[in-house]
Amino acid sequence: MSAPLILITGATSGFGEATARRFAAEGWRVIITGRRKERLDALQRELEGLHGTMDRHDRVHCLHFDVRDHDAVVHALAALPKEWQEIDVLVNNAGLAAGLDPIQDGRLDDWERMLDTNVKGLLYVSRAVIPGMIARGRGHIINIGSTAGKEVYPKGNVYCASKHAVDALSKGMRQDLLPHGIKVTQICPGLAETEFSVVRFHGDEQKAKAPYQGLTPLKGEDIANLAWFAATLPAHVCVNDLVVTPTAQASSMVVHRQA
Ligand code: NDP
Ligand code: 8X3
Repeated sequence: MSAPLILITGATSGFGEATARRFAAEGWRVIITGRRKERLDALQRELEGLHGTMDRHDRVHCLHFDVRDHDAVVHALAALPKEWQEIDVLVNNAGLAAGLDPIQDGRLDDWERMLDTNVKGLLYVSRAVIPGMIARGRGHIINIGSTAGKEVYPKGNVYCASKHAVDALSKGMRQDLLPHGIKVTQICPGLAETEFSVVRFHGDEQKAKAPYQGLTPLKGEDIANLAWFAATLPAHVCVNDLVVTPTAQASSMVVHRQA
């Protein structure tokens, strides 16, 4: 029997990259996806090296697409070689925040990027993967939500709306996929230092540092550990929802910072 197979969207950075490393280190086969092909190629080389030379080319598969492009998503998944089609775990992780502005100043392009990626992209990938899981009568979908999907904070407006949608979709998926033996888990992180903040502030490194000042934020490995925990529980156990923050954070607005 071959090793279990996980597909992770947004594996070129942050949570997705750490999750790929974690599962590959545990002997799983991983499909890594994202837009930055050179990063996917480098990660593939690194992960293939983990287990020596035996079967190294059967360990990691790269799919290079933008989750907002429905045709690209459908084509990439339909074109998977047969041995890469039976996906056991799908991690819907690709996503972003763009901007932190009051609603009246929001940029249309930021809103569209967030809604198209965080909501529609998650739906496109899920819609392409779920039929195979149903046919096999098993599978696990892990959606990366956010504390921003549990509460709304000032200027978070559209990002929070997109993550509230992920919260609703996680519940809806769990209900609809229940008869098919498919687990659905949502992981909702708080402040985590990845490339997230640099993307949110359109590349402004100084502004991007501010949310993490005076506290120890979560890091990619913390979320990878939770995904590993959720994915390796017995068949009859499904973690529905994991909300996880740095110890110094009680909610989006209640954060204890050292001077
Ligand atoms: P990063 O910016 O480090 O990683 C984001 C990943 O998403 C990258 O691999 C990026 O790949 C991918 N991605 C973004 N847009 C697209 C797209 N259109 N098509 C395909 N892939 C895309 O951020 P994080 O690791 O922090 O974020 C991962 C998820 O976690 C997101 O959904 C985010 O909202 C969520 N989150 C983050 C928190 C944080 O504080 N960091 C807290 C709570 C949730 P590429 O650019 O190569 O396409
Ligand atoms: C990311 C966490 O607080 O920046 O989802 O919205 S926050």
